[in-house]
Amino acid sequence: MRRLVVVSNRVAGPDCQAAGGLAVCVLDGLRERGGMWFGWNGETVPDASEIGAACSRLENAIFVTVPITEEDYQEYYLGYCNGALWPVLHYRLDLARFTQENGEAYRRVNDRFAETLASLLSPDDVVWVHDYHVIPLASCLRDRGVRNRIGIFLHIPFPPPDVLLAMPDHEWLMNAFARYDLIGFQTKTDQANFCRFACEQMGGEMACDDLLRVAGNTISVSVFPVGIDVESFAEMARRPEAEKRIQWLHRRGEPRVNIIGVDRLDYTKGLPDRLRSFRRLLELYPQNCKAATLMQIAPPTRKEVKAYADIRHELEALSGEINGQFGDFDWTPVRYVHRNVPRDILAALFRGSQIGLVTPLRDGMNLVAKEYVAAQDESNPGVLVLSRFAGAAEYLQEALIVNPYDADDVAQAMQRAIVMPREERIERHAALIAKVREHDARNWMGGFLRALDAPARPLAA
Ligand code: GDG
Repeated sequence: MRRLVVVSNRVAGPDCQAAGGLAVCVLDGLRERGGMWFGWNGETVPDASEIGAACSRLENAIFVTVPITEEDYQEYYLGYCNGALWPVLHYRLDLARFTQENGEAYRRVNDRFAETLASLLSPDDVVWVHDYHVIPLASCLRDRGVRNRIGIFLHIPFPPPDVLLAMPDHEWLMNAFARYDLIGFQTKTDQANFCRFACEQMGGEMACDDLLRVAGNTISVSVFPVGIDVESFAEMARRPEAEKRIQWLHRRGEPRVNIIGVDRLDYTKGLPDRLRSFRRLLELYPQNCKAATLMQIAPPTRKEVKAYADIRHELEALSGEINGQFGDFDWTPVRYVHRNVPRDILAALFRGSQIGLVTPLRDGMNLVAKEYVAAQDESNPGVLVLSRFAGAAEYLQEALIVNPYDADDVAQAMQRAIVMPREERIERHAALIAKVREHDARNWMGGFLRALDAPARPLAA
Protein backbone atom coordinates (compact mmCIF):
# COMPACT_ATOMS: atom_id res chain seq x y z
CA MET A 1 0.00 0.00 0.00
CA ARG A 2 1.28 3.44 -0.87
CA ARG A 3 2.30 5.80 1.90
CA LEU A 4 -0.31 8.33 2.98
CA VAL A 5 0.65 11.97 3.42
CA VAL A 6 -1.92 14.12 5.21
CA VAL A 7 -1.71 17.90 5.01
CA SER A 8 -3.80 20.21 7.14
CA ASN A 9 -3.40 23.67 8.57
CA ARG A 10 -3.07 22.29 12.09
CA VAL A 11 -1.52 18.93 12.87
CA ALA A 12 -3.07 16.83 15.63
CA GLY A 13 -0.03 15.45 17.44
CA PRO A 14 0.45 11.91 18.74
CA ASP A 15 -1.57 12.73 21.90
CA CYS A 16 -4.70 14.06 20.21
CA GLN A 17 -7.22 11.76 21.95
CA ALA A 18 -8.88 14.75 23.58
CA ALA A 19 -9.43 16.39 20.22
CA GLY A 20 -12.03 13.80 19.36
CA GLY A 21 -13.33 11.91 16.34
CA LEU A 22 -11.77 13.05 13.13
CA ALA A 23 -8.23 13.71 14.27
CA VAL A 24 -8.11 10.35 16.03
CA CYS A 25 -9.48 8.60 12.96
CA VAL A 26 -6.90 10.18 10.63
CA LEU A 27 -4.16 9.40 13.11
CA ASP A 28 -5.23 5.74 13.37
CA GLY A 29 -5.23 5.55 9.58
CA LEU A 30 -1.71 6.95 9.44
CA ARG A 31 -0.45 4.58 12.11
CA GLU A 32 -1.93 1.53 10.41
CA ARG A 33 -0.94 2.39 6.88
CA GLY A 34 2.24 4.28 7.55
CA GLY A 35 2.56 7.90 6.63
CA MET A 36 3.23 11.49 7.36
CA TRP A 37 1.15 14.37 8.72
CA PHE A 38 2.35 17.77 7.62
CA GLY A 39 1.21 21.25 8.61
CA TRP A 40 1.47 24.31 10.82
CA ASN A 41 2.51 23.73 14.45
CA GLY A 42 0.28 26.56 15.72
CA GLU A 43 3.24 28.76 16.61
CA THR A 44 4.63 31.95 15.14
CA VAL A 45 8.17 33.27 14.71
CA PRO A 46 9.14 36.92 14.09
CA ASP A 47 10.85 36.30 10.77
CA ALA A 48 10.70 33.81 7.85
CA SER A 49 14.41 33.10 8.25
CA GLU A 50 13.58 31.39 11.57
CA ILE A 51 11.16 28.89 10.05
CA GLY A 52 12.39 25.34 10.39
CA ALA A 53 10.60 21.98 10.22
CA ALA A 54 10.29 19.82 13.36
CA CYS A 55 9.77 16.10 13.18
CA SER A 56 8.35 13.51 15.60
CA ARG A 57 7.16 9.92 15.26
CA LEU A 58 4.50 7.59 16.61
CA GLU A 59 4.75 3.99 15.37
CA ASN A 60 4.40 4.24 11.58
CA ALA A 61 3.35 7.86 11.61
CA ILE A 62 5.72 10.81 11.21
CA PHE A 63 4.66 14.34 12.10
CA VAL A 64 6.35 17.22 10.36
CA THR A 65 5.37 20.69 11.47
CA VAL A 66 6.49 24.23 10.68
CA PRO A 67 5.75 27.61 12.28
CA ILE A 68 4.52 30.63 10.34
CA THR A 69 5.59 34.23 10.86
CA GLU A 70 3.64 36.73 12.95
CA GLU A 71 2.80 38.58 9.75
CA ASP A 72 1.53 35.32 8.18
CA TYR A 73 -0.64 34.74 11.22
CA GLN A 74 -2.32 38.14 10.78
CA GLU A 75 -2.61 38.08 7.00
CA TYR A 76 -2.84 34.40 6.03
CA TYR A 77 -4.62 32.85 9.01
CA LEU A 78 -6.77 35.65 10.43
CA GLY A 79 -7.02 37.81 7.32
CA TYR A 80 -7.50 35.48 4.39
CA CYS A 81 -8.51 32.08 5.84
CA ASN A 82 -10.82 33.32 8.56
CA GLY A 83 -11.63 36.82 7.33
CA ALA A 84 -12.31 36.02 3.66
CA LEU A 85 -12.55 32.32 2.79
CA TRP A 86 -14.50 31.18 5.85
CA PRO A 87 -17.30 33.75 5.48
CA VAL A 88 -17.51 33.43 1.67
CA LEU A 89 -17.70 29.65 1.73
CA HIS A 90 -20.42 29.95 4.41
CA TYR A 91 -22.39 32.33 2.14
CA ARG A 92 -21.60 35.36 4.38
CA LEU A 93 -20.36 37.97 1.93
CA ASP A 94 -21.44 40.67 4.38
CA LEU A 95 -18.66 39.58 6.77
CA ALA A 96 -15.91 38.97 4.22
CA ARG A 97 -12.97 41.36 3.91
CA PHE A 98 -10.62 41.17 0.95
CA THR A 99 -7.23 42.82 0.79
CA GLN A 100 -4.36 42.30 -1.58
CA GLU A 101 -1.89 41.73 1.29
CA ASN A 102 -4.01 38.94 2.76
CA GLY A 103 -4.39 37.26 -0.62
CA GLU A 104 -0.63 37.42 -1.16
CA ALA A 105 0.02 35.99 2.30
CA TYR A 106 -2.27 33.04 1.52
CA ARG A 107 -0.26 32.25 -1.62
CA ARG A 108 3.04 32.84 0.16
CA VAL A 109 2.31 30.48 3.07
CA ASN A 110 0.97 27.75 0.78
CA ASP A 111 4.02 28.12 -1.40
CA ARG A 112 6.29 27.76 1.59
CA PHE A 113 4.39 24.68 2.79
CA ALA A 114 4.76 23.17 -0.68
CA GLU A 115 8.47 23.94 -0.81
CA THR A 116 9.09 21.98 2.40
CA LEU A 117 6.66 19.19 1.59
CA ALA A 118 7.92 18.60 -1.97
CA SER A 119 11.34 17.70 -0.59
CA LEU A 120 9.78 15.08 1.72
CA LEU A 121 7.59 13.29 -0.84
CA SER A 122 8.36 10.00 -2.54
CA PRO A 123 6.94 9.38 -6.02
CA ASP A 124 4.50 6.73 -4.74
CA ASP A 125 2.95 8.72 -1.90
CA VAL A 126 -0.71 9.68 -2.05
CA VAL A 127 -1.38 13.15 -0.65
CA TRP A 128 -4.60 14.02 1.21
CA VAL A 129 -5.06 17.75 1.75
CA HIS A 130 -7.64 19.04 4.24
CA ASP A 131 -9.72 22.14 4.06
CA TYR A 132 -9.78 25.74 3.00
CA HIS A 133 -6.47 26.87 4.51
CA VAL A 134 -4.47 24.94 1.94
CA ILE A 135 -6.53 24.93 -1.27
CA PRO A 136 -3.59 26.02 -3.52
CA LEU A 137 -1.27 23.36 -2.17
CA ALA A 138 -1.71 20.98 -5.12
CA SER A 139 -1.04 23.79 -7.53
CA CYS A 140 2.12 24.84 -5.62
CA LEU A 141 3.31 21.21 -5.56
CA ARG A 142 2.55 20.65 -9.28
CA ASP A 143 4.57 23.79 -10.09
CA ARG A 144 7.49 22.03 -8.40
CA GLY A 145 7.08 18.97 -10.60
CA VAL A 146 5.16 16.78 -8.11
CA ARG A 147 3.10 14.22 -10.07
CA ASN A 148 1.64 12.23 -7.14
CA ARG A 149 -2.09 11.61 -6.68
CA ILE A 150 -3.37 14.56 -4.65
CA GLY A 151 -6.86 14.92 -3.21
CA ILE A 152 -8.52 17.58 -1.10
CA PHE A 153 -11.46 17.28 1.27
CA LEU A 154 -13.38 20.47 2.03
CA HIS A 155 -14.83 20.29 5.56
CA ILE A 156 -16.95 23.39 5.10
CA PRO A 157 -19.68 24.22 2.55
CA PHE A 158 -19.14 25.26 -1.05
CA PRO A 159 -21.48 28.12 -2.04
CA PRO A 160 -23.44 28.66 -5.27
CA PRO A 161 -21.60 30.40 -8.15
CA ASP A 162 -23.14 33.82 -7.51
CA VAL A 163 -21.64 33.93 -4.03
CA LEU A 164 -18.17 32.81 -5.08
CA LEU A 165 -18.16 35.25 -7.98
CA ALA A 166 -18.14 38.10 -5.47
CA MET A 167 -14.71 37.05 -4.29
CA PRO A 168 -12.07 39.10 -6.15
CA ASP A 169 -9.73 36.13 -6.73
CA HIS A 170 -12.36 33.45 -7.42
CA GLU A 171 -10.79 32.60 -10.76
CA TRP A 172 -7.40 31.95 -9.23
CA LEU A 173 -8.96 29.90 -6.42
CA MET A 174 -10.97 27.71 -8.80
CA ASN A 175 -7.93 27.11 -10.97
CA ALA A 176 -6.12 26.00 -7.83
CA PHE A 177 -8.90 23.49 -7.13
CA ALA A 178 -8.60 22.26 -10.71
CA ARG A 179 -5.12 20.89 -10.09
CA TYR A 180 -6.29 18.13 -7.73
CA ASP A 181 -7.06 14.57 -8.85
CA LEU A 182 -9.88 14.25 -6.34
CA ILE A 183 -12.07 16.81 -4.58
CA GLY A 184 -14.29 15.61 -1.74
CA PHE A 185 -17.32 17.46 -0.37
CA GLN A 186 -19.61 16.86 2.59
CA THR A 187 -22.89 16.96 0.65
CA LYS A 188 -24.42 16.71 -2.81
CA THR A 189 -25.34 20.39 -2.57
CA ASP A 190 -21.68 21.40 -2.20
CA GLN A 191 -20.62 19.06 -5.00
CA ALA A 192 -23.33 20.46 -7.31
CA ASN A 193 -22.38 24.08 -6.50
CA PHE A 194 -18.75 23.37 -7.34
CA CYS A 195 -19.54 21.59 -10.59
CA ARG A 196 -21.97 24.32 -11.62
CA PHE A 197 -19.24 26.93 -11.20
CA ALA A 198 -16.74 24.85 -13.15
CA CYS A 199 -19.19 24.23 -15.99
CA GLU A 200 -20.89 27.63 -16.18
CA GLN A 201 -17.91 29.90 -15.49
CA MET A 202 -14.85 27.93 -16.60
CA GLY A 203 -16.11 26.00 -19.62
CA GLY A 204 -15.84 22.68 -17.80
CA GLU A 205 -17.97 19.63 -18.58
CA MET A 206 -19.13 16.59 -16.67
CA ALA A 207 -17.75 13.40 -18.23
CA CYS A 208 -20.07 11.47 -15.93
CA ASP A 209 -21.78 12.06 -12.58
CA ASP A 210 -18.62 12.65 -10.57
CA LEU A 211 -15.97 13.19 -13.19
CA LEU A 212 -15.29 16.76 -14.20
CA ARG A 213 -13.17 17.92 -17.08
CA VAL A 214 -11.98 21.48 -16.53
CA ALA A 215 -8.93 23.69 -17.11
CA GLY A 216 -7.17 20.88 -18.97
CA ASN A 217 -7.61 18.46 -16.08
CA THR A 218 -9.85 15.53 -15.23
CA ILE A 219 -10.98 15.54 -11.62
CA SER A 220 -13.09 13.15 -9.54
CA VAL A 221 -15.57 15.27 -7.61
CA SER A 222 -17.35 13.19 -4.98
CA VAL A 223 -19.25 13.26 -1.72
CA PHE A 224 -17.80 11.77 1.49
CA PRO A 225 -19.90 12.69 4.53
CA VAL A 226 -17.78 13.14 7.62
CA GLY A 227 -18.72 11.09 10.68
CA ILE A 228 -17.78 10.27 14.25
CA ASP A 229 -16.46 7.27 16.13
CA VAL A 230 -19.94 6.19 17.23
CA GLU A 231 -19.04 3.45 19.69
CA SER A 232 -16.46 5.42 21.63
CA PHE A 233 -18.79 8.40 21.98
CA ALA A 234 -21.74 6.20 23.03
CA GLU A 235 -19.51 4.42 25.53
CA MET A 236 -18.55 7.74 27.15
CA ALA A 237 -22.23 8.65 27.51
CA ARG A 238 -22.99 5.34 29.28
CA ARG A 239 -20.23 5.47 31.93
CA PRO A 240 -21.22 5.57 35.61
CA GLU A 241 -19.71 9.07 35.96
CA ALA A 242 -21.94 10.19 33.09
CA GLU A 243 -24.95 8.70 34.89
CA LYS A 244 -24.09 10.75 37.99
CA ARG A 245 -24.01 13.94 35.95
CA ILE A 246 -27.33 13.10 34.33
CA GLN A 247 -28.89 12.54 37.77
CA TRP A 248 -27.57 15.94 38.79
CA LEU A 249 -29.09 17.49 35.67
CA HIS A 250 -32.48 15.97 36.52
CA ARG A 251 -32.40 16.53 40.25
CA ARG A 252 -35.69 17.28 41.94
CA GLY A 253 -36.93 20.86 41.84
CA GLU A 254 -34.89 21.54 38.70
CA PRO A 255 -36.36 21.96 35.22
CA ARG A 256 -37.82 18.91 33.57
CA VAL A 257 -36.80 19.75 30.01
CA ASN A 258 -33.11 20.11 29.29
CA ILE A 259 -32.20 21.51 25.90
CA ILE A 260 -28.56 21.46 24.85
CA GLY A 261 -26.52 23.32 22.28
CA VAL A 262 -22.74 22.86 21.82
CA ASP A 263 -20.87 24.94 19.27
CA ARG A 264 -17.67 26.86 18.84
CA LEU A 265 -18.67 30.50 19.28
CA ASP A 266 -18.88 31.16 15.55
CA TYR A 267 -21.36 33.33 13.65
CA THR A 268 -22.12 30.42 11.31
CA LYS A 269 -23.62 28.43 14.17
CA GLY A 270 -26.68 30.69 14.50
CA LEU A 271 -26.40 31.18 18.26
CA PRO A 272 -28.28 34.51 18.61
CA ASP A 273 -31.08 33.14 16.40
CA ARG A 274 -31.14 30.04 18.57
CA LEU A 275 -31.59 32.10 21.73
CA ARG A 276 -34.36 34.10 20.08
CA SER A 277 -36.06 30.81 19.18
CA PHE A 278 -35.82 29.69 22.78
CA ARG A 279 -37.38 32.98 23.87
CA ARG A 280 -40.22 32.31 21.38
CA LEU A 281 -40.71 28.90 22.96
CA LEU A 282 -41.29 30.56 26.32
CA GLU A 283 -43.61 33.16 24.78
CA LEU A 284 -45.66 30.81 22.61
CA TYR A 285 -45.81 27.95 25.13
CA PRO A 286 -45.61 29.57 28.59
CA GLN A 287 -46.14 26.19 30.25
CA ASN A 288 -42.40 25.73 29.64
CA CYS A 289 -41.53 28.58 32.01
CA LYS A 290 -39.80 27.11 35.05
CA ALA A 291 -39.71 23.79 33.17
CA ALA A 292 -37.30 24.24 30.26
CA THR A 293 -33.64 25.25 30.35
CA LEU A 294 -31.32 25.84 27.42
CA MET A 295 -27.73 24.97 28.22
CA GLN A 296 -25.53 26.56 25.56
CA ILE A 297 -21.87 25.58 25.59
CA ALA A 298 -19.92 27.89 23.30
CA PRO A 299 -16.12 27.73 23.71
CA PRO A 300 -14.19 30.72 22.35
CA THR A 301 -12.59 30.57 18.93
CA ARG A 302 -10.73 33.02 16.62
CA LYS A 303 -11.08 35.78 19.20
CA GLU A 304 -8.87 38.17 17.23
CA VAL A 305 -11.36 38.39 14.35
CA LYS A 306 -13.83 41.24 14.94
CA ALA A 307 -16.91 39.33 13.80
CA TYR A 308 -16.21 36.79 16.55
CA ALA A 309 -15.99 39.43 19.27
CA ASP A 310 -19.25 40.92 17.98
CA ILE A 311 -21.09 37.60 18.15
CA ARG A 312 -19.89 37.05 21.68
CA HIS A 313 -21.29 40.40 22.84
CA GLU A 314 -24.57 39.77 21.08
CA LEU A 315 -24.93 36.37 22.69
CA GLU A 316 -24.09 37.59 26.16
CA ALA A 317 -26.56 40.47 25.88
CA LEU A 318 -29.31 38.14 24.64
CA SER A 319 -28.86 35.48 27.30
CA GLY A 320 -28.84 38.22 29.99
CA GLU A 321 -32.00 39.69 28.46
CA ILE A 322 -33.85 36.36 28.41
CA ASN A 323 -32.78 35.47 31.95
CA GLY A 324 -33.83 38.92 33.16
CA GLN A 325 -37.20 38.76 31.42
CA PHE A 326 -38.20 35.18 32.26
CA GLY A 327 -35.93 33.90 35.05
CA ASP A 328 -36.92 33.54 38.68
CA PHE A 329 -35.24 32.81 42.03
CA ASP A 330 -35.43 29.10 41.33
CA TRP A 331 -35.03 28.98 37.55
CA THR A 332 -32.40 30.23 35.09
CA PRO A 333 -33.77 29.79 31.55
CA VAL A 334 -30.40 30.08 29.71
CA ARG A 335 -27.20 28.59 31.05
CA TYR A 336 -24.42 29.91 28.89
CA VAL A 337 -20.95 28.41 29.26
CA HIS A 338 -18.20 30.22 27.36
CA ARG A 339 -15.38 27.74 27.78
CA ASN A 340 -14.19 24.37 26.56
CA VAL A 341 -15.90 21.48 28.34
CA PRO A 342 -14.24 18.02 28.50
CA ARG A 343 -15.55 15.59 25.92
CA ASP A 344 -16.86 13.02 28.40
CA ILE A 345 -18.94 15.70 30.12
CA LEU A 346 -20.37 16.72 26.77
CA ALA A 347 -21.40 13.10 26.15
CA ALA A 348 -23.20 13.00 29.54
CA LEU A 349 -24.92 16.34 28.90
CA PHE A 350 -26.13 15.10 25.51
CA ARG A 351 -27.55 11.93 27.04
CA GLY A 352 -29.25 13.86 29.84
CA SER A 353 -30.93 16.38 27.50
CA GLN A 354 -34.34 15.78 25.94
CA ILE A 355 -33.56 18.06 23.01
CA GLY A 356 -30.35 18.48 21.02
CA LEU A 357 -30.60 21.90 19.40
CA VAL A 358 -28.35 22.14 16.35
CA THR A 359 -29.33 25.19 14.34
CA PRO A 360 -26.39 26.58 12.33
CA LEU A 361 -27.14 29.13 9.63
CA ARG A 362 -24.75 27.14 7.42
CA ASP A 363 -22.47 24.22 8.27
CA GLY A 364 -20.39 21.74 6.28
CA MET A 365 -21.67 18.73 8.20
CA ASN A 366 -21.98 19.39 11.97
CA LEU A 367 -20.63 16.60 14.12
CA VAL A 368 -22.50 17.74 17.23
CA ALA A 369 -25.73 16.51 15.61
CA LYS A 370 -24.19 13.05 15.22
CA GLU A 371 -22.70 13.05 18.71
CA TYR A 372 -26.07 13.93 20.23
CA VAL A 373 -27.68 10.97 18.46
CA ALA A 374 -24.85 8.60 19.45
CA ALA A 375 -25.10 9.59 23.14
CA GLN A 376 -28.81 8.82 23.54
CA ASP A 377 -30.36 6.02 25.55
CA GLU A 378 -32.05 4.10 22.76
CA SER A 379 -34.93 3.02 25.01
CA ASN A 380 -35.74 6.62 25.93
CA PRO A 381 -33.96 8.90 23.47
CA GLY A 382 -34.09 12.67 23.14
CA VAL A 383 -35.04 14.49 19.96
CA LEU A 384 -32.64 16.18 17.54
CA VAL A 385 -33.83 19.56 16.22
CA LEU A 386 -31.65 20.22 13.20
CA SER A 387 -31.14 23.16 10.83
CA ARG A 388 -31.90 22.46 7.19
CA PHE A 389 -28.69 24.35 6.41
CA ALA A 390 -26.38 21.94 8.20
CA GLY A 391 -24.84 19.37 5.88
CA ALA A 392 -26.05 16.75 8.36
CA ALA A 393 -29.66 17.52 7.36
CA GLU A 394 -29.01 15.91 3.97
CA TYR A 395 -28.59 12.62 5.83
CA LEU A 396 -30.45 12.89 9.15
CA GLN A 397 -33.93 13.43 7.77
CA GLU A 398 -35.65 11.81 10.78
CA ALA A 399 -34.59 14.74 12.97
CA LEU A 400 -37.05 17.63 13.27
CA ILE A 401 -35.71 19.74 10.43
CA VAL A 402 -36.08 23.51 10.92
CA ASN A 403 -35.31 26.85 9.36
CA PRO A 404 -32.91 28.49 11.85
CA TYR A 405 -33.86 32.00 10.64
CA ASP A 406 -37.50 31.40 11.60
CA ALA A 407 -37.79 31.63 15.40
CA ASP A 408 -41.41 30.44 15.40
CA ASP A 409 -40.55 27.37 13.31
CA VAL A 410 -37.75 26.39 15.69
CA ALA A 411 -39.91 27.08 18.77
CA GLN A 412 -42.70 24.90 17.36
CA ALA A 413 -40.24 22.08 16.66
CA MET A 414 -38.95 22.31 20.24
CA GLN A 415 -42.49 22.12 21.56
CA ARG A 416 -43.19 19.15 19.31
CA ALA A 417 -40.07 17.47 20.70
CA ILE A 418 -41.13 18.19 24.29
CA VAL A 419 -44.48 16.43 23.87
CA MET A 420 -43.35 13.74 21.42
CA PRO A 421 -44.53 10.27 22.50
CA ARG A 422 -41.81 7.84 23.47
CA GLU A 423 -42.58 5.40 20.59
CA GLU A 424 -42.05 8.15 18.03
CA ARG A 425 -38.80 9.19 19.70
CA ILE A 426 -37.56 5.61 19.64
CA GLU A 427 -38.52 5.19 16.01
CA ARG A 428 -36.84 8.39 14.89
CA HIS A 429 -33.73 7.67 16.93
CA ALA A 430 -33.38 4.15 15.51
CA ALA A 431 -33.41 5.55 11.98
CA LEU A 432 -30.93 8.30 12.90
CA ILE A 433 -28.41 6.11 14.69
CA ALA A 434 -28.40 3.71 11.73
CA LYS A 435 -27.36 6.60 9.48
CA VAL A 436 -24.80 7.93 11.96
CA ARG A 437 -23.25 4.44 12.00
CA GLU A 438 -23.37 4.08 8.22
CA HIS A 439 -21.54 7.39 7.76
CA ASP A 440 -19.02 7.10 10.58
CA ALA A 441 -15.44 8.39 10.71
CA ARG A 442 -13.95 5.14 9.41
CA ASN A 443 -16.22 4.97 6.40
CA TRP A 444 -15.53 8.59 5.61
CA MET A 445 -11.79 8.02 5.64
CA GLY A 446 -12.00 4.66 3.88
CA GLY A 447 -14.19 6.11 1.13
CA PHE A 448 -11.90 9.05 0.47
CA LEU A 449 -8.75 6.94 0.46
CA ARG A 450 -10.23 4.32 -1.87
CA ALA A 451 -11.08 7.09 -4.33
CA LEU A 452 -7.63 8.64 -3.93
CA ASP A 453 -5.84 5.30 -4.36
CA ALA A 454 -7.88 4.41 -7.46
CA PRO A 455 -6.06 4.94 -10.74
CA ALA A 456 -7.25 7.87 -12.84
CA ARG A 457 -10.30 6.84 -14.85
CA PRO A 458 -10.17 7.00 -18.65
CA LEU A 459 -12.64 9.42 -20.15
CA ALA A 460 -15.27 8.72 -22.76
CA ALA A 461 -14.13 10.10 -26.10
C1 GDG B 1 -15.77 21.88 10.79
C2 GDG B 1 -16.98 22.24 9.95
C3 GDG B 1 -17.67 19.83 9.97
C4 GDG B 1 -17.42 21.79 20.58
N1 GDG B 1 -17.37 22.40 21.78
C5 GDG B 1 -16.60 21.64 22.58
C6 GDG B 1 -16.18 20.53 21.84
N2 GDG B 1 -16.70 20.64 20.63
C7 GDG B 1 -16.51 19.61 19.58
C8 GDG B 1 -17.83 18.98 19.20
C9 GDG B 1 -17.50 18.44 17.81
C10 GDG B 1 -16.52 19.48 17.31
O1 GDG B 1 -16.01 20.19 18.41
C11 GDG B 1 -17.22 20.51 16.41
O2 GDG B 1 -17.46 19.92 15.18
P1 GDG B 1 -18.55 20.50 14.20
O3 GDG B 1 -18.67 19.57 13.07
O4 GDG B 1 -19.82 20.70 14.93
O5 GDG B 1 -18.08 21.97 13.76
P2 GDG B 1 -16.67 22.73 13.33
O6 GDG B 1 -15.76 22.87 14.45
O7 GDG B 1 -17.13 24.01 12.72
O8 GDG B 1 -16.00 21.81 12.22
C12 GDG B 1 -18.13 21.28 10.22
C13 GDG B 1 -16.37 19.55 10.70
O9 GDG B 1 -15.37 20.51 10.40
C14 GDG B 1 -15.81 18.18 10.33
O10 GDG B 1 -15.64 18.02 8.96
O11 GDG B 1 -18.68 18.96 10.40
O12 GDG B 1 -19.23 21.57 9.39
O13 GDG B 1 -17.39 23.59 10.21
O14 GDG B 1 -16.84 17.22 17.88
O15 GDG B 1 -18.19 18.02 20.15
N3 GDG B 1 -15.41 19.55 22.36
C15 GDG B 1 -15.04 19.67 23.66
N4 GDG B 1 -15.41 20.75 24.43
C16 GDG B 1 -16.18 21.75 23.93
O16 GDG B 1 -16.52 22.69 24.66
N5 GDG B 1 -14.30 18.71 24.21
